Amino acid sequence: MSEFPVHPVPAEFAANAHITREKYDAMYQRSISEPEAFWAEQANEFLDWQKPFTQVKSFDFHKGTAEWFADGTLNVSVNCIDRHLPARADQTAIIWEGDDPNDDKKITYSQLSSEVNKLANVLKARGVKKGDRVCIYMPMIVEATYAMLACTRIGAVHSIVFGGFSPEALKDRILDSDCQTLITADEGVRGGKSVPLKVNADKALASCPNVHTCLVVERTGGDIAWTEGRDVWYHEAVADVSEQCEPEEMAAEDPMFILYTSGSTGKPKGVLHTTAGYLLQAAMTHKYTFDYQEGDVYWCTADVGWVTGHSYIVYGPLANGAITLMFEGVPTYPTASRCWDVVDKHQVNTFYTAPTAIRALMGAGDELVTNTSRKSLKLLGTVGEPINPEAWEWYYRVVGDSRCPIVDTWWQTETGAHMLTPLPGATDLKPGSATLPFFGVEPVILDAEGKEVEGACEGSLAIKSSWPSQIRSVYGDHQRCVDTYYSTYPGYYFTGDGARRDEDGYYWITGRVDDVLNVSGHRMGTAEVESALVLHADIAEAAVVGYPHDIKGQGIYCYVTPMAGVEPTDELKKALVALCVQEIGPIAKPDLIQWAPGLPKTRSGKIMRRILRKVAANELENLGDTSTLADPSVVDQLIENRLNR
Ligand code: 6R9
Repeated sequence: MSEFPVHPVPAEFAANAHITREKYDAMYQRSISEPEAFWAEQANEFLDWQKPFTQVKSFDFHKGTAEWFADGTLNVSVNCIDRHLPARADQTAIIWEGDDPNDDKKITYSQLSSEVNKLANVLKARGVKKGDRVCIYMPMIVEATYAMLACTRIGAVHSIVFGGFSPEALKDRILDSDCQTLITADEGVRGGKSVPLKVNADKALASCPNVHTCLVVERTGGDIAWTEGRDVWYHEAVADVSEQCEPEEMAAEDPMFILYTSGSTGKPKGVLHTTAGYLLQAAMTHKYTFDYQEGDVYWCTADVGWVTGHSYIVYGPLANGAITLMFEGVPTYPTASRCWDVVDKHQVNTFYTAPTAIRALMGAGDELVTNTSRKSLKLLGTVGEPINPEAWEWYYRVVGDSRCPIVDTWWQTETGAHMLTPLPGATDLKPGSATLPFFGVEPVILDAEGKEVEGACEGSLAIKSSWPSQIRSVYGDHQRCVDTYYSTYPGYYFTGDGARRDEDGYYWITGRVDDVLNVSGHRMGTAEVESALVLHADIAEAAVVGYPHDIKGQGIYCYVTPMAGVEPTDELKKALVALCVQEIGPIAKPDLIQWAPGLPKTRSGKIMRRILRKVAANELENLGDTSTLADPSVVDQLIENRLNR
């Protein structure tokens, strides 16, 4: 670490920051020693309640249950819109930047209010009630935000499916949570190309008989098919409905949204979040992690299809009455200076993105950055995967002109909001470290026996007690929630990540310790890719591992065993790639496929992925113990085939 020095908090930053070092220490201390009082204060400061709560928290990590502010009531859309109207009706809520650099618009809080209320009325008129699930499959357009907030207004539970997912993946998610309404667009636009959302939706809906309504936003005017009765144009539906819709009074623990995410086994799980705790921690972290100040223009480049888009494009910023920038396009279109052009155009103060984007832009050369001003920037952030210190230093020096602190935020779909993160006015930065816990978060490092280790150490990262925005369940399968998160280390929430803690108490995430890949910051279960590969009639077996990839962080490496007598050809490889894209989506495209006449298995038939990972990473000297393999000669064959792949 010595080659990457510590970056102390800039004095000018600390002078105006919400949270200084002293304040962090005192508040963190109190959040742990008097959690009830601490969280009660925060919940009253950050949220407007319809009926105040008297209970703060209760949880049982053996049963995987948690409740926060359980007897209070509130409405998310009121907190994100209505309460801001007296002071901010004409203030911009959303700056939308289109894929085309000439395309942008600003939506004020008052416009947001009328659009959300109208859509809420449309949903109601189509029979959507409190507790019903609504699937959102949208490009990055403002209507996606309206759709989310309209659901919260009437108490419907949204389930957003990333627009890059395939019809097959969309269908699985719609069916799993029995969504009966879908909101989509005719087409999306990304990097100058159109994305056939309605075509995909039609394919998915062919197997979803319960979907009675498909609301379609006209984004491009492209040619699409139409199912009378089910399909409804968004612009026609909202044309003559009231701009007022009474908000549904929600209990703090009423479900708010479901978001599917990959685990080490089986199909993706529907992570369930509830109302008050989620909104509180999203708002609080947005304010403190990004040191959000009145009037700041804040830009998170995520897609609303991921949790980062939920918490840090929509709910956190809007709960705080902030100005949030929503970007339809990609960082490299029309050129790799797009992000910095947008920063200058909209005078962005905070820029929050993924390490994979930083590495890709770093590869495009410094000039594309240094040709732009970026004077408006005050703070930079990263999320989604570990950032290598080299990329961190480049981001700091070239993008931030060595002026802007970088917040490396560690969290998960399941945690709902930041868990380990610097607070820029309080925390000295170490490149590559997510630094210290947020208020109320109690991380621990466990050894192989599940015992807490003190001081500087490395092991599995777990969380010792409940936090407000934590996962409440896996939709429709609470046992799966318990099995996945609470059974590995009884009494703890297990993150699936490994971490190191240094002598200053700083955390360094070392990556997943389970069979989950992180490809360009997107989570994917190796099992999902394997299931797609073996759907091919010529394939007997497949094993998928991650391997180090310069830009994506991890690439997808597939070992595939063809059926006896099948010729392993390049055509077959192409068909397998296409199959993964079809079943999951372009993000699941294999980077490398290697033919494997046999896979390394233990005598009980378990694939030894450790060996497959080493071969993929070309760490051949150190394969570890292979004596428990049923047939150790398989390994030599794998190494030989690696050279010919
Ligand atoms: C927010 C989000 C969660 C997994 C997580 C970890 C990795 C996220 C990170 C990070 C190192 C960071 N991860 N942030 N690793 N440093 N700052 O990404 O949610 O899609 O559920 O992924 O991503 O492995 O367990 P999600």
